[in-house]
Parts: sequence; C-alpha cells; structure tokens
Amino acid sequence: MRFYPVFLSITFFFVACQSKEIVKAPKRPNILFIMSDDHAYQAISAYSKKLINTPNIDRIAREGLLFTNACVTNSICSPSRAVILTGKHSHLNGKIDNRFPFDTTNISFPQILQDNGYQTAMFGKLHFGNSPKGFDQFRILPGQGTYYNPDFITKNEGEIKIEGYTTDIITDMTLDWLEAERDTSKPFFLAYLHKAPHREWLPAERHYQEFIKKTFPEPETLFDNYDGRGRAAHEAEMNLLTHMNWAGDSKIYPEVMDELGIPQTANWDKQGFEREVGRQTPTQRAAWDAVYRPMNEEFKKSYPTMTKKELMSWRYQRYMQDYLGCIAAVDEGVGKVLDYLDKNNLTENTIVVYTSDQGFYLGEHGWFDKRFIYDESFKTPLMVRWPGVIKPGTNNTQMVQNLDYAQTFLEAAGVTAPDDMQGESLIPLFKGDTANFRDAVYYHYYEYPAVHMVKRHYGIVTEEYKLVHFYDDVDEWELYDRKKDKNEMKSVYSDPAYAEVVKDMTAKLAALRIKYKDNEELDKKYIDLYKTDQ
Ligand code: SGN
Ligand code: CA
Repeated sequence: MRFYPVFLSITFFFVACQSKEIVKAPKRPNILFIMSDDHAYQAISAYSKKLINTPNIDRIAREGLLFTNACVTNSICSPSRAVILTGKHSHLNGKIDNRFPFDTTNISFPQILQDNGYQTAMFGKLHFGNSPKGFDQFRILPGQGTYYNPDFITKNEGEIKIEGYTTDIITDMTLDWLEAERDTSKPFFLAYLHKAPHREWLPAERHYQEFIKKTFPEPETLFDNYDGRGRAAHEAEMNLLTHMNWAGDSKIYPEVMDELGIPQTANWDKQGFEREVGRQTPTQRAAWDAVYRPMNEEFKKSYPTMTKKELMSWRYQRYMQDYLGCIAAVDEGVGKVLDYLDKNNLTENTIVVYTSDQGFYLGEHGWFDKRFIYDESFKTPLMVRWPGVIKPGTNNTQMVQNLDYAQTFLEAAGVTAPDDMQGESLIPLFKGDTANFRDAVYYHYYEYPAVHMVKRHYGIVTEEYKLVHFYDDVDEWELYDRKKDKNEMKSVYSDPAYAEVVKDMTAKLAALRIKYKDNEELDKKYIDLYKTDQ
C-alpha cells in the first residue's frame, strides 16, 4: 500500500504522455473584473505616490501589467459600463448618457461567456436602470447607490437593505460568492464593482478618522482660469470653489451653512447631505459627528476672514480627505479578494483586472467630476494580472480603451467575438507584442445640457496630439500638443505653426468616424433626443 501513490503518479505520467490532450488542453481562465467608480489614476500609488498609498491595488500591477495610457470612449459612468459590456461605442450601443436605461437587446460579453460554460456573477454598482443579463447571480445597487446601509436589487431575493458600509458589503458579497456559490467545475467571470469613490465621498469610520487629519499637495493647475481654451472649459460647472456642494460634498452641516449665510451651490446641496449622512444609524451618526462636528466648528471660526484663494485650498483639502478616504476601503477590499485567490489556489488561473469607469479631476484645472476628453477624465487606471501569460512588473504605453475588454475576455475564454464588436483584443499586448496595435482613439461625449454642463464633443487622440470638436450650442475646435503641453492649457488649433497638424488630424478624425460608424446624422439624432425628452 505504501507504494500506491507512487504507482498512481507513474500511471498518470504515462497516460499524460500518451494523450497530448491531457497535457496540453489549457484550463480556461477565471476572470475577476474589479472596477471602482470615478477612481482617478492619480489616486493609485502604482501611478503616482503623491496622494495615497494603495498597496493592494498596486499588487496587481506589480505582479502583472500596468497600462499608463488606458482611456475611455465616453467619460461617464453608465455609458462607460455599456461600452465595456458590449464592446461597442456609445452611438451604436445606444447608451449615450446616464439618463436613458440601457437597451438590453444589446449582446454583452457576459451573456456569451455564460452561454459558453462560464459561471457569472456581479456585485456592486452597475447603474443601468435595469438588471444585467447573462449573470447567474447578482446583487446591484439601485442607481448610484449609497455609502451607508445600502439597498440592493438582487437576482433571487428582491430588494434588500443591508446595514454597514457599502464598500465592505460589496467585498463581503464577492468573497461569500467565491466561498459558497462558486461552481468548481466551471471557470467564472466575477464582476466586483465598487460605488466608491463616487460623489458624495463618505469614507468608513476607520478611514475618515485618519484622513480628516491629512494635508495633500495641490495640483499645479488648481487655480486655472481657462485662458487658452474655448467656451466648453469656461462654461463647465465642475469648479471646486463655485460648483462643489457645501453640505453634500464638503460636509458642512446644513445648519452651519445657514448660520454662516452660505447659500446652497445647487438645489440638491443640502439634500445630498441628508441622502447620504441622513442614512446613517444613530451609532454611525454619532461616530461621524464626533469627527465632522469639530471640523465644522473650526470652519465657522475661519470662514469669515478667508480669501477666495484660501477657500479654494480649503475645499481642495476637504475634497481629498473624503475622496481618498473612500479609496482606502476599496484598497483593503481588493487585498482581501486577492488573498482569497491565493489561499484557494485560484491565483494562477485567474485574470485579475483593476480599472475605473473613467478618470476624474482631483483639483486639476480647479475641477472635480469628469466628462471631458482632457487627460484626467479621458484616461483611466488599468492593470491586469495573468500569471503565465503576463510578465510581472511590466508597463504598456499603448492607447487601449474600455472598448477592448469584451474582445479580450472572449479571446481569453477561447470564444469568437461577434463581428460587430469594435475593440481590439489586448492579449497580444499582454504577451508583449505591441506591433500592429491602434495608434489613435476615438472619443465622443453627449450628456448636455445636464449636471456639470460639459458641452458635447468628439475627438481623436494620438500619442502626440488631441483634436476636439465641441458642438451642439457651440461650434469650436481645439488642438493640444500632448508632448509640449502636458496640462493641456493652450489650444494651438489656430496657431499657423500647427496648420499641417490640424489638416492631418482632421482627416484622421473623419476616417475614424467612418471606421466606427459615427456621423452627423447620429449626432443630430442624439441632440434631438434631448429636445423631445427634457
Ligand atoms: C451625480 C453627481 C454628479 C455626477 C453624476 C454622474 N451629482 O449626478 O456629480 O457627475 O452623478 O456620475 S451628485 O451630487 O448627485 O452626486 S456617474 O459616475 O454616475 O457618471
Ligand atoms: Ca463614474
């Protein structure tokens, strides 16, 4: 009997050598897709150490591939998610903005994975106005969701409310599914989707206590006056000083605003505070007040004598304390899920992706929010770990887009992607083969007029230049020299020295519009949609 295991392994070796199938047939990889909402790459230490340390998220880059020029096609939440799931630009999948529900007749890659033997699950924020198709299990936040004691729309339990902190709850749901519901006979696609760090930025108790004491370096362009750019930058309503809510965002209590005579920034300013802070249990609220009341008291003392410049700096610090505090919980959650993979022997055969639905302004150009084709919102974090395929600790500078994920995952699963998907598989890039990848990307933003008032625009971005056309209630073009003007402070569209570049980029943009099947008729159709449905 003592020799039995030896005998077994010899037999297995023999059979394995005889039958190439057993040795060669690759196991289809699991896919863990982690996405947070509005997580700027500036707030991930794998990209920049200026603001926060995110050791767990960084681990994915350290053990995998960090994309330094990943970008989106339309920098706003649900459109980005629709692009990811369908592999098609907004004008073709129809989800041009946050307002109209996603058209579920679109075919999404999780449906295809499910049809091809993958077990699929989604937890967290989707923001589609309807439930996801192609998922064996899901628990999603209604709309934007809330930070404390969230409601969930579920596949099997109706609508439920769970007490606790949303980021932690989404992490626990993900871990519980892996532990209790995973079908070990199938590969999985698991979408672990954080609400954090979306506005109105409420950190967990353990993090606000720590982050409220911190001070962060200001970005170079915090006091931008938008000279050098057109009407779109001037007229956007995303400025920290003038458009950020006092109660909802900066957490000045509504009664303190009244006492100081500070008017609401928007009519949902105080409402935003109630919607979020007002959801806390008495215990959570007492803990919150113990930290945020003293901050309000300090502010009451200093506000009357503060200059506009001082106020801007103060609002920036307040913003960063809460925004980055929210990210701390995301990073912890990612760490727990990666540890689970390690402990359960899943690391080797699981592709792990960390990304956001778009980039975000962290005070650059004086802004918060996103929407623009300008770099901070156009670019998005992206890192991928795939042991045995991706060499650990590598970087890639190609302009990959959220449009590419669907085809990438389908190829990884060994499934042919539908012909009408518009991205490019990233698998050659994973293997270090960067030849033949696209050298220009197409971008198109629609949600206007709407919150933050960023005008409609489309454009083309290459490594060197960015050409943008703002349209609808304006007709303006901008050109940026990305190498010489990293902060995009001055459009050189009318500079004679760039006449050739303008000509060349305009032709390339027209060609991209044709390639991706976008055109003026569609632009008009989507403008008219707003006229008939205000
Ligand atoms: C809310 C936010 C906006 C944000 C949109 C879209 N306002 O309307 O600041 O741009 O969501 O965000 S809030 O005061 O209600 O938070 S997205 O991530 O869903 O696109
Ligand atoms: Ca978002």
